[in-house]
Amino acid sequence: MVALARSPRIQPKTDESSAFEADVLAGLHATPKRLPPKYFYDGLGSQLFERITELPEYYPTRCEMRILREQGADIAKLVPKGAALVEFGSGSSKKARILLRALPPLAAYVPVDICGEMIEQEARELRLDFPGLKVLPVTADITREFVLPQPALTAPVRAGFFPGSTIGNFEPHEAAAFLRNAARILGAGATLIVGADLIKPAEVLNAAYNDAAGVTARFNLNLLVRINRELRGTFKLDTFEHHAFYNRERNRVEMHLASLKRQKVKVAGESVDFRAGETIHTENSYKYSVDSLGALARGAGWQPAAVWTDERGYFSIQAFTLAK
Ligand code: AVJ
Repeated sequence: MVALARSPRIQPKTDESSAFEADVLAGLHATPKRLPPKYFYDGLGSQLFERITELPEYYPTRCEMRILREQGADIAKLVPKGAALVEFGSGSSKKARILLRALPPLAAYVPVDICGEMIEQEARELRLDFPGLKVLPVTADITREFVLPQPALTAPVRAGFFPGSTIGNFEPHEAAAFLRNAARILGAGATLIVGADLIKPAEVLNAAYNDAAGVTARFNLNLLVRINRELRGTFKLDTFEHHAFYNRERNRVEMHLASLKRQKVKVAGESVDFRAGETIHTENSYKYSVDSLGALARGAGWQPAAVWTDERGYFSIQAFTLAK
């Protein structure tokens, strides 16, 4: 063990890196091939995503920020004074900042994210900008169970915040499981505020995921860069192409990486064959109607309480409550 750990070629595996390896190998050996979208967000991937949110074609972030700014006071009415606010997949907490400005004094703000470094850094900045607010970051995978810090547990009530349409990256059954898990974590009397992208004309959706500047293509291909770096992958980037399209039957935008030729690629010592044109399905971004998300939430124990949308009806912020 000691000799192995000291060998420069053999990296000791953390839980996180071995989960990445296991998920990537399982996905590349599956038919059709797929990779979980949560692995887009390494350092460069997170930066590329930030750039996506500023693209002219990518409307969701601007729409959601605008709804938060314009309706923040109204949304805040659903969160009582002394509540703890738990954000699922908080990233840069940019949207929480808008909400926090509208909210009454809270017991704590608990940003939960898989990227520990990012939320610890953001927590330090938030403490400077919101003196008096207890910022208690939790590093966790929001699809798994996690424990809230004590001040959030002892607060009289908890509110969840899940912006960014991240719920759209789950399969509908996973979204339902997430909503049930959130209900369990937040408990009786809780409120959940969810940002969800709405069903809209295919042209608008296709443009949003095929930007002219090619940033979304780089974001998608970065997954292969990450596999090459972290799992000794041999993907040649110029032999794969970004594909994104709206699948009307299933109300989702699909992203794929298509192999331009027949080829063999190695990952973590294992060999993976590609046919010419074969794709790796890297993301689904489900689009909901107010009613379809409402039905999903009801099935998970939540009561629809309020909805806010932009004037074009592109994006929604939906609030749900749990009985006391
Ligand atoms: C992380 C859900 C906001 O599905 O729109 C952006 C990620 N993928 N462009 C989405 C993404 C391609 C995104 N969300």
